[in-house]
Amino acid sequence: MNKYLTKVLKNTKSNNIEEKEYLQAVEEVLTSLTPVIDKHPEMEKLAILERMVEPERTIIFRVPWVNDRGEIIVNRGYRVQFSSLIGPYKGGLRFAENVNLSIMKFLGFEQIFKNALTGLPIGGAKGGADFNPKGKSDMEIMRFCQSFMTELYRHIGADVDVPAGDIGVGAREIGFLFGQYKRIRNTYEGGVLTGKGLEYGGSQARKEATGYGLIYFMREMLKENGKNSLKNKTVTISGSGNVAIYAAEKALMSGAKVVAMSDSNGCIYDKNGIDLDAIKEIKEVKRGRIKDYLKYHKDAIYTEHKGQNSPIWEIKTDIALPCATQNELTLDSAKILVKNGVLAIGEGANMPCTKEATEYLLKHNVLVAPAKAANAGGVATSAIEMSQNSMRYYLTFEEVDKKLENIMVNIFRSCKDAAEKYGLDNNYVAGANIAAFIKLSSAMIAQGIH
Ligand code: NDP
Ligand code: 2IT
Repeated sequence: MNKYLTKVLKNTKSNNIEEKEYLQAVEEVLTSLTPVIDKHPEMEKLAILERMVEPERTIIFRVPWVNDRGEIIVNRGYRVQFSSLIGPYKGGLRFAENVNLSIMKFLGFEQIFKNALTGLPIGGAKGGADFNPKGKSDMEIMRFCQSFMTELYRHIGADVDVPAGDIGVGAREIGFLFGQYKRIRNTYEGGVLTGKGLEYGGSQARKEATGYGLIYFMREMLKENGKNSLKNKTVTISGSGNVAIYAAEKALMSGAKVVAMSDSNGCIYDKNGIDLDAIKEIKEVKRGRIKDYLKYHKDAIYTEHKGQNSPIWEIKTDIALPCATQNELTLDSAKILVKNGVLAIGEGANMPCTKEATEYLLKHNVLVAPAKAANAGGVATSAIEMSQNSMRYYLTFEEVDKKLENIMVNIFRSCKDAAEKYGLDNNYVAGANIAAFIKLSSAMIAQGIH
């Protein structure tokens, strides 16, 4: 790595000692920028990297709420407004027990690059709370969301910062958040949140967008590398939430056979192919556990998670799509996947492969579709939702889906062109980082020191 990059990485490490996920995300990006910085030594004088790794603003706040037993619970809320270089801050909200500042910052940092790749005018942010929605009643979720928004509202706005969903935040939560924002502001500002219900300003195909977009990207990547399409390929998908379900749906529509899915407790393997209607009923309607799949298909196999390595990656597959959470695919799992002849990995989740796993996969000629590029379809469609709200107009499902597909093809082209330009062959991980960085650094230079 060149001297400037080494210096910035060292300082970022010493300034953020405890933030291991954040440092992992920064290290991955900086490591891949060597050929760009070598070519542009003027970036050091302009402190481009120092400015890029420091969030513009970090907000941390108290979220008190009352549970169904009348007890007062206090959670911690976050919004990291990382970069407004190319548009209003934009990124999801995550409600999960393990949320902390490091996870918020890693997600916010990734979001800047991802949003730049979409080609749309959106900056980067992330937020959320260490609130575990599992087992909570609808009324508890509503009271939590109302309390969360009672602080967040003063920091957001359709031209300021536009949150959306992420883990633990779906249409139900966005509805409660939007209702509270509207009451406080006394204004119908549709574009302040995305992922809204279709009845009140949401976009067609936003629910499907991240998963569908991932598959559009995979199809393009496979085609480019002479691996044909997804037709007749075996696919395993971790998670069974928003991203996983719609990745599975589009994979099936593309002629693939999805044989395994999971949740945080375990994974199911169905050699006949996963019954996606059953998964949707269990997860979207009943908010149940993936183990319940056995009630629908007795001959499926359920394996509990034990330790760090998910059993889902031990299943022989052509394509593996980690769509659950960060660092869910370890070096040990990567070794098993390679041994079993995996062709390609598509990161539906944010940073699902550990650094060692990614390096191992690339070294063994496995195609890797990096999260920043491959899961950008969700936020891209959020930007399409924002523009519909501004126009006070709705596009049809087919119109949005077509735009999404074009965006994903263009993102793939950007990653490919950047990788090739810098002599990195089909390393799309580096290609994504470089393509986004070039756009962001140009915007930074154009806007002066700030
Ligand atoms: P959901 O809450 O809808 O689903 C999350 C899924 O992942 C669930 O099946 C959940 O299982 C599983 N999961 C969560 N945490 C863990 C864990 N620690 N270990 C194992 N499994 C886990 O979230 P999304 O589908 O929206 O998000 C999934 C990933 O995709 C995240 O990384 C998110 O940042 C990323 N992403 C989401 C986008 C979106 O538009 N929603 C856009 C781009 C990326 P369980 O129910 O048991 O917790
Ligand atoms: O990680 C992500 O890109 C998201 N959770 C979606 C963000 C958005 O604003 O739609």
